[in-house]
Amino acid sequence: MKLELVIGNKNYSSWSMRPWVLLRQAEIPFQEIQLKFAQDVSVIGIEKYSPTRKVPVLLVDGEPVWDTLAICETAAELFPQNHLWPQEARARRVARSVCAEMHSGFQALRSRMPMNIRRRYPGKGLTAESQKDINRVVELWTDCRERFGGPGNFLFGRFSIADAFFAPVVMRFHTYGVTVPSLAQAYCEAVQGLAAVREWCDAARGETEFVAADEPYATR
Ligand SMILES: N[C@@H](CCC(=O)N[C@@H](CS)C(=O)NCC(=O)O)C(=O)O
Repeated sequence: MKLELVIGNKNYSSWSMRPWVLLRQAEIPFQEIQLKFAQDVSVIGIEKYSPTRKVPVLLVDGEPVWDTLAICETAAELFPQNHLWPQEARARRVARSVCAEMHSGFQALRSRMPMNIRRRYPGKGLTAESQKDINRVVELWTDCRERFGGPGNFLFGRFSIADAFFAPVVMRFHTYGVTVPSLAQAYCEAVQGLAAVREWCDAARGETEFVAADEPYATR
């Protein structure tokens, strides 16, 4: 079976980061097809891969699976031995819930603090609404770590889809200097220490494309 993952800019594309980190950290082989978004989406040839004209898309033997949640569910189904969801049923239900919550929520955090791995904007984007989202993220991480973390460093002990879903949030907290309680900070450090996250971030720092829509705080 041939897996190809179509992604956007590593510096900006938080949705692309999730399945990429998941597959890479789980050591599931795939070929990367990167489309570098610049100012004009129409010029990058996305329509060739993506029915929604958005990334990420996973091509399974050339057939597109689009939207992050569907991609991660597909990976879990294709590679059951990798245990991409937690193995215990109750933990798995909660893991699915937090991923769905991430997928459909946190609008203020996403719009006020867009992912921008190579830049530092401490204090920017903090509004009453984004603070509410941050508080909910911390509450959710704390609940998962306390109830399901056990001896592991991740939300459900060992690395799972849930950690891939929150990796871009960890990177946002880093960029915007968001301070969180020690348990959440330790979790952020564990995520940033993942080999796949480090690899993604190294590549992001090397990118030079500037996408104005993702750069509300740039001065140039
Ligand atoms: N719900 C989608 C969101 C995908 C999405 O918005 N991707 C952005 C990049 S991070 C994109 O392709 N934007 C291009 C556009 O909207 O034209 C998912 O989970 O995959």
